[in-house]
Amino acid sequence: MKFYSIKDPVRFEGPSAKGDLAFRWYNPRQKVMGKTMAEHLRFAVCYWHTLCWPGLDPFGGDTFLRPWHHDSDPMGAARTKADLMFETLRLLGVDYFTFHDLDIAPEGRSLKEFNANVTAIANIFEAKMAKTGKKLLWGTANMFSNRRFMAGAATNPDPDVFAYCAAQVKHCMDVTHGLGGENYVMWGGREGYETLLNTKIGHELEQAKRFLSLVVDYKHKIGFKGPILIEPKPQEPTKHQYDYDVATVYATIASLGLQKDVKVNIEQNHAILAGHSFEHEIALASALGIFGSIDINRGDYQSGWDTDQFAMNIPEMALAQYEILKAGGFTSGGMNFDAKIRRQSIDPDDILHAHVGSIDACARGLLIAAKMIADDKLAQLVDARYAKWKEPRNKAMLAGKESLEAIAARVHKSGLEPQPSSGRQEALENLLNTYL
Ligand code: XLS
Ligand code: NI
Ligand code: NI
Repeated sequence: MKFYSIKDPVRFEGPSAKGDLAFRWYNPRQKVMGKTMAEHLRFAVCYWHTLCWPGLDPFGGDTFLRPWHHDSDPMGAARTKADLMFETLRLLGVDYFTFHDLDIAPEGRSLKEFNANVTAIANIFEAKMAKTGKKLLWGTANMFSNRRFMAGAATNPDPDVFAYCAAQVKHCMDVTHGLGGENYVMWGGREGYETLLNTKIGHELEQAKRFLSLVVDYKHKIGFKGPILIEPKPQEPTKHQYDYDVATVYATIASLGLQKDVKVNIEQNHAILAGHSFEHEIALASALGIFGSIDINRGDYQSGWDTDQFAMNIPEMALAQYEILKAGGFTSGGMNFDAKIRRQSIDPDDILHAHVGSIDACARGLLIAAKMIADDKLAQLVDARYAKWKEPRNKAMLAGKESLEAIAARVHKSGLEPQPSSGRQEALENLLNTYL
C-alpha cells in the first residue's frame, strides 16, 4: 500500500539541508562521547499513536480517515498496519518499534482468539525483523480500553479481572520475549480509583504488588533478560493513579526488593502532569538506580492533559540528555516516540515530519549535553558545592560512623557555625545558555 509520498529513506543532510524531510542534526553514524548517535538515542516508533489513533478527541471522531480503519476484515487491517510500521521504520531509519497487544491485532470474541491473532501478527513481525534487522524495544498489554477494565486491571475489585489480566500479560510477555523484545512495559492506565466511597486502597495496592511479583517470577521462568518497566503517570484516565511518579513507583519496587528487575519508563508528558520537570524524573530514577527507558513526547504547559505532542523544544531536550548521559546512558532502554500528530495533521507525511523534527531535537539535545559534559564546568561547580563531604570526618558522619550524640558533642566543642555560600543559580543558568 502506498501511504507516504517518499520512497527513499530520510537522510542526514546537515544544518543547511534544503528539503523538508531531511535530518539536520541526527547523523546515526556520528560518534558522540565514544558511541554513535544511533547507539545513544535508540529511537522507537510506537504503534498506537502512529497507526491506531484515528484523530479523535472528546468532541469529534476520525479526522485521519486511514483506509485500514475502515477495512471490514480486521486481520487484513492488522497486516496493513504491520507493513506500514516497517515502512515507517525504513523511511525514518529508526531501528526499534513498540506496541500494545491490542494495537497489532483485533480482540476477537475471546481471549483465546485474541491471543491467536496477536501470535499471527507477531509471526509476521518475526519474518520482517529477520529481513530488515529492525528490533522490538518493548511490548505491553492494553488493559485499559475494554470495558472489563473500567474499574482497573490488576487493581480491580473483581478477582476475575485480576486473573484475566494474568492470562493476557503472560501471552504478551511470551510474544515480546519471542520477538527478542529488550524490555517489557507496564503502564497502569486504570490502576487507580475515582472515589474512595467505593475503594479499598490498601487492598488494591496489595493486588498491584502481587501482580508485579507474579510478572517478575514469570520473567525469570522464561529467561526474559530485559527489565520490567513501570511507566509512572499521576492521573488520566483515573483520577488517582497508583503509579503517580518515579518516587511513588520506587516505593512499590523497593518494598518488594525488586530494584534489579523492575525499572521505570519515564514519559515527558507524565512528568509534567505530576508537577515535575522531565529531567527531574530522569535524575531521580538514576539516583534511585531504576532508570530504564523514555517515552519521549511533550506536554502542554497550559492544558493539563496528556497531549502527547512531539518533543521539539531543544533546551528541554538538552537538559534531559544531560541527565541521561550522567546516568550512564541507556542499557536496554531507548527513546520511544509516545507522541501523536495533531488531529488537523491529516496528511500521511505529517507522521514523518513529526518524527524527523523530534529526532533532530533529541540529537541536538544530545550534542549540547555532550558539550556540557566535555566542558565539565557545571559538574565542577556542583562538585565544589559538595566538596566538604570528602573530608574524612564528614565522610565518616555520612557512613554512619558517628552517633547523633557524638556529632552533637563535636559541634559544641568546636563551636561550629555553618557559613552559607551562594547557590549561584543565575550564573549557572548563564553558563547553560553558553552551550545552547
Ligand atoms: C499513556 C501511556 C501509554 C503507555 C503504554 O498515557 O503513555 O501510551 O506508554 O501503555
Ligand atoms: Ni507512554
Ligand atoms: Ni502518555
